[in-house]
Amino acid sequence: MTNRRILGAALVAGVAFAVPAGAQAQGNLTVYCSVQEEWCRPMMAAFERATGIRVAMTRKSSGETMTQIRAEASNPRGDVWWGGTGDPHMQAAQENLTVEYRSPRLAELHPWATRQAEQAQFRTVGIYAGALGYSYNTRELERRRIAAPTCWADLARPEFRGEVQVADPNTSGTAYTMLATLVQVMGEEPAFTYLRALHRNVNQYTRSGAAPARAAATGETLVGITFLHDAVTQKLAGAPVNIVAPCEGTGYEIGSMSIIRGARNMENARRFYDWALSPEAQAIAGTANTFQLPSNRASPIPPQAPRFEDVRLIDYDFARWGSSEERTRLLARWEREVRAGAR
Ligand code: S7P
Repeated sequence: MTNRRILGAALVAGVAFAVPAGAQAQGNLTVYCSVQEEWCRPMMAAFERATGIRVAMTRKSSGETMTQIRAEASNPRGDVWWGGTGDPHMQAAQENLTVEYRSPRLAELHPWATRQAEQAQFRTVGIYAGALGYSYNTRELERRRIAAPTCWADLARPEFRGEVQVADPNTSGTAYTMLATLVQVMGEEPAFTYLRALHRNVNQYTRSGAAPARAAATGETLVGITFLHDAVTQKLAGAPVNIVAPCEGTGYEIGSMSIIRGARNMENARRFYDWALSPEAQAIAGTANTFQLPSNRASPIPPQAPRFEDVRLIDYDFARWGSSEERTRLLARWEREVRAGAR
């Protein structure tokens, strides 16, 4: 986790922000950011440049942020939660931890993004989307003489013992997306049978969802389960990886944004919200080498972004699997029957 005043950090680094000469500070904003740090930083810096509002940003994974917002409910410290998978944003909405806001930009968004908002009584909104899958290190696969995996089922094979990395679904939105995806693809009982078999092959449950893609890129793990776009970032950086959209079908995330109930800087929170839905703000993703599908219809889709048309995508039920009851129940079951199990 990092906690830094963007402006302060930039001054230490000797970077001059383009706040117009003579512009007055326009107040403050505290943003909880749940995408990769490499994307959080330029987003906050660009918003500061555009508005003169000073941003204090904390980066944490999606599940961790949800837990923090709940813990702070009686004395909220954050204003906006930007990014991270949609399920915990949906849960926060249901638990009354976030507030309704109907941005004038809603009409500019793809239907999947506005549907997310409607299902949460406008207490959250979709800002990007991306499909789940995995990547494997081609050099390591060849060295071990293992047949290339193409399905979820392949990752539970004995030859992948100790070779698979995925995040912990309690902290990571990515890993919770995997858990809910498998339940939807296979049915709950077969999914838990599969997860217990997969557990024997997992070398580490990481805190952050994108970490397994980096580990697969370096060969630290043979396989990393992540969103496909996190693996694309590694491949484009030259890593010897192949990216797999599993043959049985896969789920996806609607990366989301919410305003925290009790926000101390409500006006600035709304300004950030509107700005973050603009094509200009969404284009920052590509410059930060992160390749999700943006939610504003006028935002250019990075050519490297994995497209939904190329993936066997399930009709992920965000209302159900983002509900407080189901998310809490699935996580508890995973903890009891998978994490606590013998390897
Ligand atoms: O920025 C890349 C990304 O994969 O990170 C988010 C993810 O939720 C953050 O990590 P956790 O799994 O640790 O919560 C995704 O929303 C986003 O696409």
